[in-house]
Amino acid sequence: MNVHAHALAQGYPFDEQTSAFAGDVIENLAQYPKRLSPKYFYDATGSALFEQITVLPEYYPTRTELGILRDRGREIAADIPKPAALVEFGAGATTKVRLLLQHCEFGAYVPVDISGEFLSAQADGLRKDFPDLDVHPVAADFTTPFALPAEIADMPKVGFFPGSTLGNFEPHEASSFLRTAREILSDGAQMIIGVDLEKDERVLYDAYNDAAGVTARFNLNVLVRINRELGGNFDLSAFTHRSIYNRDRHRIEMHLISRKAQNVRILGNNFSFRPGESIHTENSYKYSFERFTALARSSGWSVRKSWTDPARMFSVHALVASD
Ligand code: AVI
Repeated sequence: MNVHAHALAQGYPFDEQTSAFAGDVIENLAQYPKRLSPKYFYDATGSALFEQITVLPEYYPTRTELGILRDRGREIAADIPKPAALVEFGAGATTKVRLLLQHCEFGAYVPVDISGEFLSAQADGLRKDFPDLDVHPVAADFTTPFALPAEIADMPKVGFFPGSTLGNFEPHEASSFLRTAREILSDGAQMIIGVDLEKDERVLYDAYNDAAGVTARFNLNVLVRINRELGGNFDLSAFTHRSIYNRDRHRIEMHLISRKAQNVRILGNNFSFRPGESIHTENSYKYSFERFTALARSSGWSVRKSWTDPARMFSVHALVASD
């Protein structure tokens, strides 16, 4: 029986998104090593926990990137043609985009996100504070090609991808995202992108193993979500959060470790765990300037200028589409 039929038989009538979630979970937990995609962290609870992570003392990326945008915003804006259309890939809190909008006169702002509801709330807030700005939200998966609104057809385009979300993509996915963005934004485009940098391993370790345990709750929440949305029976107390830095692959890895031998049932499927066995839930790649420049270059962009904070923790780059 497929997952959808099984869900119906158990009284879980799935919509399209939940069916896709179920299919991914069942396929990925059947593999060895077991894994889950980080895109499933972000239900309402996961998104709220992520907002809490961004203000933790150990989690430096958000405040460091905000500092760069605040301190260097004028310089970042200087080489942007006016009026351009600013296209944000993935729409989170508006704090970062507001810093760009304050420093640079954009003709239009196009936030792109899969969640249409979230987008319209965000758009309303910005329209109020920037009454001269045309806001055209697009509800789409920004990792695959989508059409830009006709209203910005004649304006130069500037992409915006802050937060080092690029780091959560595998290197081949990061390259394909940059290529897709280049195609969508078209010739002559620019892109402002935030990228987390390689650094002291202790700093990285602490950022993903915070003392207050918020990252642990964020990681474990994906199991809560499977229990709630797919009728799984994960015992949360039988899994431990662990983040490690994989030096060879330049990435933080997040895992959920089984504390004992156990079986978990999800939609009629049985998954057995050995003591100490991991579910690999996220990678967060850290780049050097050289490796990021090479990635951009091989993906249709060249780095025009880069900015960093005094401690060289985080970087913001202005890319231009190469011919
Ligand atoms: C969203 N992303 C850039 C975060 C990161 O740092 O990789 C997600 C995160 N995972 C644990 N803490 C934060």
